[in-house]
Amino acid sequence: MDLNLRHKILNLDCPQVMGILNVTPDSFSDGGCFVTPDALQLQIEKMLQAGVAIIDVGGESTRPGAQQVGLAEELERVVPCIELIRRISDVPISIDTSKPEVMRAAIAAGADMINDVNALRAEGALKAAAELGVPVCLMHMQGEPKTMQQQPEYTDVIQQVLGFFVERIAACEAAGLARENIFLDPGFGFGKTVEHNFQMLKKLELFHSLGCPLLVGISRKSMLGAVTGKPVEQRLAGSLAAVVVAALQGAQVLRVHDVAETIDALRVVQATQMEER
Ligand code: 9MG
Repeated sequence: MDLNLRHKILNLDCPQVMGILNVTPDSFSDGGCFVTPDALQLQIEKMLQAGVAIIDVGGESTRPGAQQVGLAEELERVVPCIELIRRISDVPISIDTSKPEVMRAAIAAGADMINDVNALRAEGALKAAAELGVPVCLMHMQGEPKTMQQQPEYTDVIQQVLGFFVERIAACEAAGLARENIFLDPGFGFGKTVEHNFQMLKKLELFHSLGCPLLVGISRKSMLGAVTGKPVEQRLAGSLAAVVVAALQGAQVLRVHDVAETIDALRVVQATQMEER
């Protein structure tokens, strides 16, 4: 399966790594790390050297309790960053936003796809995505970032997330988005308890039933801290284990902070899956 991005074709038959680039002062794990131009460029070059397949640029933190960012500020954070990446590389860029104006400005600046934790539910977002004609990632979230971890409740988390995807895919198709341009993401940590998150990870392959590629963001998340007892800066081993569990169930794109280490882990997964072995 190939994904046609504006600057490259991505082969989804083997798992691909999406590197996280938060140009925010308050993201949960790397907030404030890449706000100076030098630090930003260094991080971009590090990801490129490691062989990142997509860089996901975000200007508004989505961690639980995060404050919302105004449109002007989000644009000021992400547009120069996308322009900087485009000056030095043709690597595919994804824009992590829920705002239609940011989607349009980011794609005009050189981004190739939209990653929306709100699954294009904001006013004007579906229309913008359809007009831009780029691939989109629809993520499931119960509630909103400010309050989503207060009391997440499901009778069956997998069936309810699947039901949400069915509704959002139908809305996308009705707005004119092509189904082959839709990624699904169950949204680890977005309005879910540790138990819900591990139920989804254990049965991740069920999310393939809708025929769309899966994007998984699990890197350094608190569900890993809950089982390892480690703080966010010591969750690399837990993150790699989780990525391997996801890749073994066919997840096509893994959204991570630690690009080089994740690529190594995925190479080991792929080597065990080669047909001649
Ligand atoms: C922006 N962002 C933060 N966590 C994420 C996740 O798990 N998936 C996606 N698609 N985006 C995320």
